[in-house]
Amino acid sequence: MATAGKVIRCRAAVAWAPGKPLSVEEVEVAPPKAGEVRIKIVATGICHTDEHILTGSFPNVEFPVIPGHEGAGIVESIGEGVTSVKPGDKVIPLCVPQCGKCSFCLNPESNFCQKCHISEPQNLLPDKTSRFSCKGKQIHHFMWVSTFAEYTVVPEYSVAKIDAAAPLDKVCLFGCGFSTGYGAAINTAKVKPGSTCAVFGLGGVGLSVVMGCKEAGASRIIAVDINKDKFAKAKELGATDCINPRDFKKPIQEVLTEMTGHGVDYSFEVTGHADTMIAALASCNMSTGVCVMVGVLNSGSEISIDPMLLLTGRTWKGTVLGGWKMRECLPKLVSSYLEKKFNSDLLITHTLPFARVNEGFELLRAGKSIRSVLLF
Ligand code: PAD
Ligand code: ZN
Ligand code: ZN
Repeated sequence: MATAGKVIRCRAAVAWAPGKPLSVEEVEVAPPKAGEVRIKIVATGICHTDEHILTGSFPNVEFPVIPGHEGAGIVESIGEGVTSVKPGDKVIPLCVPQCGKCSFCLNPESNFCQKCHISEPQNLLPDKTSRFSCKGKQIHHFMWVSTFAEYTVVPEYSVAKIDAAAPLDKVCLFGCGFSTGYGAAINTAKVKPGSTCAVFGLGGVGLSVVMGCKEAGASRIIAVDINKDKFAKAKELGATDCINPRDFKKPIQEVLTEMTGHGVDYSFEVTGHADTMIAALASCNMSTGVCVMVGVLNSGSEISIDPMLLLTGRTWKGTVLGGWKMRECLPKLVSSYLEKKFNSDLLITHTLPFARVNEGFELLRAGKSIRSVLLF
């Protein structure tokens, strides 16, 4: 490409300080160094985790920063030594890398690469420098992806090459929301056919959990949300019952236990609130129930539980990106999408030009969108 080796000036949404709206700016994006890939981002979704960044409640983030982690694009140029992708390839940048070398990458049961942001900050690229600047200031990367930029630079092991036929404005959701929810049911909980499930929170991630439970053959999927406007979509995607905790006087865990006899087989927390985390745990069967924590609690917050909840046999676990080893699994997930095994397009309620990024966040906060996709 004509731009290879040159600094590219393009648009990006910069979060200058916590609690401020994003500012669409012209930024400079330096060429990729050895082992890095520069990607032209075509589409990016807005995930609730980006909201945590804007409010400064996600661990290890440094400002100013270019957020965004649910994107898809085309390789513009590659640094020295890069072999797995070439200019023109369609790719999804990965907010959980797969370095292939650490003990978790080598363990078939883990997808939590030790180069993940939660163990090692990813505000700068691995050589501890940034490829972004704006108005003479260095801008930080976010989780090595920063998809709220028209061009971004990521390490080679944070990129998955996908089928050239994939529509980027749709499969961008695979960078986080869809893969997380769908995988939480299939990989993390390993939902069994004929089982009962409860999903707390019906945003883009929670509805993807509903899809995963359905795909796994669950016979009852109880969708729980305080916003009843989410129920129609939940039913369309496979929920058998929809309940609003605000419609009941008793705690929702008691309602779910009564509905199912002894509690559900699998419960999923996908709101990021302390009280629903405890409710989700208490909603699953006290002996064999599995509760999966997907939601991100504000950084620094804590919850306390009665250990009796676990003593009787419940399993309480978390998931990052739905347990997928992203570099090897994402291309297969995209192929399944192309084969119409599931329809993640139903999660996209709004498509907006990139300049309207703040409006996309307003829609999310107001509970009016599931996923807004921004197009460059
Ligand atoms: P979203 O804001 O689109 O959806 C959250 C939903 O929860 C909304 O429908 C709310 O109405 C609902 N809700 C809020 N409070 C309650 C309550 N008390 N009871 C029931 N429902 C409630 O968010 P999202 O789907 O983009 O993300 C959901 C969470 O998952 C969020 O915390 C995000 O940070 C986290 C996440 N985790 C991972 C991971 O890898 N673990 C990946 C992506 C997102
Ligand atoms: Zn996300
Ligand atoms: Zn690794």
